[in-house]
Amino acid sequence: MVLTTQSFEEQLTEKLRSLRGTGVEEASEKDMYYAVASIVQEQLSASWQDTRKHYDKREERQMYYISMEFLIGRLMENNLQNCGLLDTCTTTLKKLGFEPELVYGQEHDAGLGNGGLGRLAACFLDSVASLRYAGHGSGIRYRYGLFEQRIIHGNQVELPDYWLKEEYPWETRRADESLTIHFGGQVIPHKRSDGSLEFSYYDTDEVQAVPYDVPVAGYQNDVVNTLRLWSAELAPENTDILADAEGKYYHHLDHMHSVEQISGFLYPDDSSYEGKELRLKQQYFLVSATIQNIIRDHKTRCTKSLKNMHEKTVIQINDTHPSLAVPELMRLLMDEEGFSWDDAWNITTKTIAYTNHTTLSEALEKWPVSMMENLLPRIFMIINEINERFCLGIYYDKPAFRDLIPRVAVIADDQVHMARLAIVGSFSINGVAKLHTEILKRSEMNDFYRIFPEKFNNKTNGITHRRWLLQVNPGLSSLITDAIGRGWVEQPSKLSTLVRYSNDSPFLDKIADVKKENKKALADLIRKRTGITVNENSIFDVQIKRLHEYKRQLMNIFHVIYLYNELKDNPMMDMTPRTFIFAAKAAPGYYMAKEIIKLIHHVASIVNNDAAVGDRLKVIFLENYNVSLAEKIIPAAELSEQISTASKEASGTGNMKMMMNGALTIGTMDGANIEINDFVGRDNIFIFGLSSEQVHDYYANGGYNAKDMYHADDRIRRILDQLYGGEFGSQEIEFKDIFYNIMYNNDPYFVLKDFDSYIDAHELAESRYRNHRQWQQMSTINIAHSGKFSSDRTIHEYASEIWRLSPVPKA
Ligand code: 26W
Repeated sequence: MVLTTQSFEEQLTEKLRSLRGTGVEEASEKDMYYAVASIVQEQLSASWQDTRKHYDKREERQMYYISMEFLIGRLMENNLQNCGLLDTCTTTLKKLGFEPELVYGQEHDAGLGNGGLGRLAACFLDSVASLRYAGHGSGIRYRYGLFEQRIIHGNQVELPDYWLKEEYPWETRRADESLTIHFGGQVIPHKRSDGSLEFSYYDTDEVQAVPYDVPVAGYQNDVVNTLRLWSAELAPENTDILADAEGKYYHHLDHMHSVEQISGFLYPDDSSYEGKELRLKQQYFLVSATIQNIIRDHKTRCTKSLKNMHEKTVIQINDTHPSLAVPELMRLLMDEEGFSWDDAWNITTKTIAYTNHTTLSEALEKWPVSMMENLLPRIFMIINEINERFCLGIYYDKPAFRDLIPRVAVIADDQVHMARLAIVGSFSINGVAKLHTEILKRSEMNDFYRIFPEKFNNKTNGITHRRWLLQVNPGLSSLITDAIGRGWVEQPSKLSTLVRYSNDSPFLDKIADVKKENKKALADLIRKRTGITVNENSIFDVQIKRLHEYKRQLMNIFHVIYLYNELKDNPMMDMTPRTFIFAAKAAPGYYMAKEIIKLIHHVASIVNNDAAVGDRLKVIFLENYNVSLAEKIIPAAELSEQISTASKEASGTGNMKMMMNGALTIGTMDGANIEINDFVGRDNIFIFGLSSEQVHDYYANGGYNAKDMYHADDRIRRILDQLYGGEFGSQEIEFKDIFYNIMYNNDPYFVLKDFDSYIDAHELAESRYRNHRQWQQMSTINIAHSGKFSSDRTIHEYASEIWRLSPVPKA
């Protein structure tokens, strides 16, 4: 149903009255927000129901994307846009005297993810629905999302993110579809009359998984899929006894508390693994609820029998976090549905596919056998058997690989290796960029690649251009549409026709004007949040991502220090002014990352307050990086810092977002940077540093000595001496640990080794920037090739090569 501006306004008035008890004149922005959300949710509801019915009627094959993280950010503008109401709503709000941005800004970000992996899941859901695929997300409804970051005297302080403080208008609780999850207890085997074994469970702790559904609307296509988020609650039967004697009462309150903890908070660790029992509980909770739900769905949508489950269902697991899906599906098929091991294994390994997102060894999940055994006794038995059968299978059927067994066993040195479980139990294993997949095949997972070469494939990541271009950068979007028509919105590959405009002066001028506007808006935000006025004609040089040593924010701030030193030595130096913009959260327990945040702040306070520098150099750290902040920074970015130690960044997705908004990349040959380079060509990107092979070679054979760099390069020595001497700290605050890590840990991320070529790349970038026309040309070429990095392309590949899904025809 299309709403006219007039009927939209009428509905708004009615919603304000009925929901908020207020009229337009007295309404606050919050009132307006809820009124608009309610209209949108109603619009979506009808299509939501129709979509479900349509899938049921066609017995459609469904994809379920299981992920511990969905970093969705705000949904208001996204949902308005996808139901074709964004312009109507924006116009109406303005007419009624409201600032639309402030109204939409009332929504608290749903920060149910750490970074790349969680945001990727959110982009994927958008593309799946927009391309008319029958696919859904399944995750956890954490009561607290990723912590809020405050910076106090340069130190990161974490505050809880209670995002559900006010009603979340997009979710619907479906208590009637709750499921029971069992933890702990005893497993007792019984012999059936045919001699086979049956297992029953005793004394388990029961937890209710209550689903909350969030609609996932496709772009103006009437498809509404579902993101189902599970909340842990005490089963209602178990809460009745609360009324007992006082002692028991408190006991039960404690119990309730510990049950609710399961969906209490998101673990704030990115790329590092800790064997915490509560996290294992979360993983099993998510997996068991999802698989039970899938089985129930199958029975209502298709047949009572699960024999053909793998024809009607495919499950994609987002990293190893949900890899208990393998034993859980086995358990349900055998213990609840009566399948034999072989039949259950056949179905399971034809249903589950696994995506790997990192090769960092510190991120590999391994659970202690004792923990798994106590918490999930039946699941552990099944993993044991999977392991035994897998190892025996190699021993007898693939004797050539016998010597690999100790390295591929799912259970080894008293630990369950989750990546190995995921590989053995799934039919597809994919990396997230070409280089990443090659590294998996050639080194990290080479043993498995030799055993199962056919399972491995690449799916280079992508981002939804509907949010990351159309929605966040309306100026650039209409400029593109004016030039090449609207086709790119449905088919982002059409952006490539923009290449024709890379010599069109009026177009290039407009590209420059749009960037200028966006920079102005960001400068305003910076002024509001930090009190610092930046030079709007400076180069906006942006590094926004989780803080991690391999991402080398340290190298970036070293470069700032280098420029500062140059300016101090030569105050008349001719340089293009620069504004360095950082935003990053550090994992709360990651000491070195927090030191780097502190260093950035201390360098900033010196550089920003040095009158001799003026507005030629500014360092801005924007606190509490999240999706909404990214949406404001990215359209204004000119230089995109993608400077990881080669081989360490699986793909990166911020690189794609900034490219799509016309920023040029300064980066290493790592992750998807390599593919960006392939498309735009060497002349339209600033590449520097060691290759992944060189990095690999140094790790394997040595030959790099950080101290040599210190002695050989005056610029480097000066910076390190300044650090050691406390020049960027005060008496108490020094950065000696950063110094030691580089000098005595031999600079594990090759910051010094790549520094010289990094400076060169920056100098080249600066000289290109001075030639405005050339810069705008390069920028246009980047935008033109960014269509390849739309998650629509990625999802088409997943759908045809892994999921075997076709777009569902309209009803
Ligand atoms: C168990 C602790 C833990 C938590 C998160 C281990 C590993 C992770 C993730 C795999 C980290 C992550 O987000 N990886 C990023 O995934 C993105 C999407 O594929 C890639 O673009 C990034 O390069 C990769 O770092």
